[in-house]
Amino acid sequence: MMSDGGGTANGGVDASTPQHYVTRIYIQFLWGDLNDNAQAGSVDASLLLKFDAELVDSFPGYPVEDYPEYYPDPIHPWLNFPTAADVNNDDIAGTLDASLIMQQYALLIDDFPADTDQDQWGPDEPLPAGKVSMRSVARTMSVSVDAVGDSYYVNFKIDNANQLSGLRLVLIYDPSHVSVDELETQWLVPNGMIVTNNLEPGRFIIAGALMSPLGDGASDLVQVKFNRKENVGASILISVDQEMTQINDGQIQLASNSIHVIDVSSPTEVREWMVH
Ligand SMILES: [Ca+2]
Ligand SMILES: [Ca+2]
Ligand SMILES: [Ca+2]
Repeated sequence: MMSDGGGTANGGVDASTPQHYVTRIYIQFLWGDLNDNAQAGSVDASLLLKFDAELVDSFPGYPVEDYPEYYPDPIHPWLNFPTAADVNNDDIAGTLDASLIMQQYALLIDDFPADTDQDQWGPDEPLPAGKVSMRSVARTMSVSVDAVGDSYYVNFKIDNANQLSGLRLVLIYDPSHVSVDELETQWLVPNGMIVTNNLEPGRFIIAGALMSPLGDGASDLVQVKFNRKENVGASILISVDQEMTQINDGQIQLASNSIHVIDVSSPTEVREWMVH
């Protein structure tokens, strides 16, 4: 097990010299193994999605008490993560990494992009220039809402799903107005995995990862059904948290970080954002 090497690496240093730093000797880690069971697999992919959906704030193989430097922000611990989680080396522990771990587990790929010497172990040298960043084509994601009786169907669509393999969608709603009923992801379930978080009243997080990326063409992404509560008037607000909502861990970005309000009094209205 990895250990703190503090003090053991100072051979040759005069013992009287003050040491104003804490050192940890980083031994090798297995890329993508977040529960410390010596393999990267579906449990690790599931942990990543739970981490991305803010259901867990650390990984069993890297507990906070042993690795405080990985989680320096207790308010937003999911902004930081052990290097082993970032198997595509884009500085995010997210849905793309979960997708890659599932792909390797299913023997669709041999190695992770971050594992540049292809020995399954890290740390590795940074990827050569030009290998990490692949610019996404311009495309548009839209969200619409349809009212049917006392139910509201919020639909996420994208006009070009090419290379889409991970997403996190975050909806904000007034829990005194509506409740989340069900989620439909016909394209996602057979080909990947999904984690939802409705623990905090008024916020619904969906994190999903695909085994293989989607192809060219328009695609429905997710439909969330809300039910209106009894004795609630017309002023019902459901909105998208654009700062938290990401496609491919932000490689396909929403244009701004403002929160768009879905006005259910005019259900035909469609909100569109340019993404790039
Ligand atoms: Ca594991
Ligand atoms: Ca990553
Ligand atoms: Ca390696």
